[in-house]
Amino acid sequence: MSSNLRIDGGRLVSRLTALSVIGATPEGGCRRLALTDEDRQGRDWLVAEMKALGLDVKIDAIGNIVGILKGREDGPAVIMGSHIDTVGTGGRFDGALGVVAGVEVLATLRDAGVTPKRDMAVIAFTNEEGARFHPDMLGSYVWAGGMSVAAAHAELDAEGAALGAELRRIGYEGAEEPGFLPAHAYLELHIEQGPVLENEGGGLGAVTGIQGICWLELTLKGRPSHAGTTPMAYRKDPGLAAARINIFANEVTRTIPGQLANSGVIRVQPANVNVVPETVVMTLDLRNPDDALLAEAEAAIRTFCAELSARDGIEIGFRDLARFPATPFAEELIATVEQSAAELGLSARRMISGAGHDAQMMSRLCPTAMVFIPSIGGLSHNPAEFSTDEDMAAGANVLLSAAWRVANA
Ligand code: HGY
Ligand code: MN
Ligand code: MN
Repeated sequence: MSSNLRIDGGRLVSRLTALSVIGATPEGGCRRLALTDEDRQGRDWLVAEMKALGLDVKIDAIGNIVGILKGREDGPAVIMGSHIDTVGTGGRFDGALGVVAGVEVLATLRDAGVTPKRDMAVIAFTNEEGARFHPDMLGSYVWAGGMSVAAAHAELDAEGAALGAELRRIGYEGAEEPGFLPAHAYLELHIEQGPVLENEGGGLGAVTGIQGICWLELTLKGRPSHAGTTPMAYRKDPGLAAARINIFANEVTRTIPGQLANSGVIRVQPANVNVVPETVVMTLDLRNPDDALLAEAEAAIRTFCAELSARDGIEIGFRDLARFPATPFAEELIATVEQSAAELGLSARRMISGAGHDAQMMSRLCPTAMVFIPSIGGLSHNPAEFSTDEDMAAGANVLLSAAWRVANA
């Protein structure tokens, strides 16, 4: 490719803006939980954009949306991608940027009338966030062969709705087999979602890998009783137990290097002001760049729970919601990202990703790397999530340059 090809920054921003209108929240963010009507609207919009570009659009059995630009030669494709589903308090950029930037890259090549040697594609993966169905990165996990379509379709959301039924309800249970498009390489542009780049004077991130993730669901069973007549020593209070577990998990982050812990869901039943709870369902999101330390943290929490259960008479059950090891990216592709940034006069520093991404799954199939742009205020999973038009265009140009280079190597 003549190295002076650049994406159309205005078109990139207008597509991101058009997508962010779908599921827009009053706070200025987006709420497109996987397989909801808002997600369907976003999917319909994306399919229309891809078709208008003349891409070959295919949907697979888990709802992944694939737009393909045919190359001169048959064979594995260079794939770009991310997701358009969001968390409940989502912003406009998380996931959406990587998908619209992939579309923009292919639009730029089409406008320039250039055809890559290899097929190039952009994929919007289903349920990357894991906010409604578990695990997260589910669409790319199935694509990479980590989970069967049947098992994924059987996943239930908190209201008991099955993923497969929801996929059919919104009309996105496609005919293609997940993973039908062999991958030569995978590149993902994403917002950093943390404060590192911004605090280091901006610039881009050449992502070296993703930390390990362990999501647990704990079900604590006590004994419902009257909050006014039951002496404290007679109570079997799962609400108190859940609080203690949350505090212990936080203490573990102070003793184990790099350890993170979050309890994002705490559902109390019967949730009456004057009833000592019967049941509490809580989640723990545990992460660490080092798998051995992550396992140590999880073991410490499980031991704490066993001791608490025996002492206080609270039954505690565990269920895995997600468990993915720390994932290093391909050195040669990281170097390609750095080379592309340098040729564009952009700085790119190496860094690990704190967030999970579809790239964590695609790295099981092919050489994989990511490009980060700064998140203003380090905020994400928050309506105030923000990145500048300039950084978005810079990131998309690095994506264009790196993807084109790999597609023609
Ligand atoms: O949870 C994550 O790291 C990602 O946002 N799914
Ligand atoms: Mn994301
Ligand atoms: Mn996210």
